[in-house]
Amino acid sequence: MPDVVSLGEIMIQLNPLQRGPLRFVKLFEKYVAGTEGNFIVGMARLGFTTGFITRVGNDEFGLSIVDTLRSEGVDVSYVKVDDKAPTGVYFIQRNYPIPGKTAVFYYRKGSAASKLSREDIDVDYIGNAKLLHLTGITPALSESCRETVYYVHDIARSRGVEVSFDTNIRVKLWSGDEEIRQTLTRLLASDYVFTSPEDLQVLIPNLAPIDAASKMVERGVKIVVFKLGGEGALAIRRGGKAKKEAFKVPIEDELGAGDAFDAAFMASYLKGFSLEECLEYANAAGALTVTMRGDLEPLPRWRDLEVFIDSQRGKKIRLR
Ligand code: KDG
Repeated sequence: MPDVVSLGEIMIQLNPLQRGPLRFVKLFEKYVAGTEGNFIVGMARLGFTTGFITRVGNDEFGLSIVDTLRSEGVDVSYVKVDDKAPTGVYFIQRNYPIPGKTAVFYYRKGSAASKLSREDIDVDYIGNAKLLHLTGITPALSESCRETVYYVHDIARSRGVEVSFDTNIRVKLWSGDEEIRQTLTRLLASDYVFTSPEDLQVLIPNLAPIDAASKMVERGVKIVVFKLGGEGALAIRRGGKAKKEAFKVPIEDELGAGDAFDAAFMASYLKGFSLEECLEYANAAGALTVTMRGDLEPLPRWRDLEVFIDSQRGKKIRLR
């Protein structure tokens, strides 16, 4: 059984070759992507045994998702192929109307993954893992997805499986802040929480994000990690914190960077690295991801992370 397990929706991403408004775009590249799937492939590339739980449509896109996971060595025993619902799709728009930022347009309502339910869960598959990774995206997809996320969270907590949770608020998936708070607050009771000051402000509006994080740590969260985009990242745990500056790289497509960050952080942490080292590797993985289109393709192996960090520190590296 895999050590690291996650659950959620993996979609087909249509990523334009041009920057700017989609109405003028002629050519798109096709990628496989989705937040929890990005994380799990990130962990697989960093040497962990991984498994993913989802549903895909019985269509060409669904096949492409299963093939991709399999080719990365992710266990797909719990990926179900659904004859009645299609694989979800989303389009991205790069660099417009905010330069350097990526906008998303979803076509995922009623998708196969949105039909995920408790019946798709094998209690022992979760219970025998070392880490379960969840995000705030899947609970937004449908009532049954929400229940399923709560269910696996409860299984992990009761079986002593550590849980990492990324708040990952995508406002397009919610009706408003109240719904986000009502749904996601209970998932903050996890071992590792990845978030941003903006997300935490939505979830805990009566406290400054840094105070909210300290409270979470007092209440049992082992580490709260703030992802600060171009400013790097800050990790807070009982009795200490660490901050690391971001690496400066040219931005092609920022999507997927947060998931690459989470995977490199957790992989480093599970390998016993210091908080500073975890942040350094995580920042490096995030930076590498924004330099390319596609969410999975840029996910690094350890060697890539080492070379990237060395080069950023000014070390001369011969690539040929
Ligand atoms: O983190 C990147 C994801 O947001 C992107 O791949 C799409 O999973 C996605 C989503 O639901 O927005």
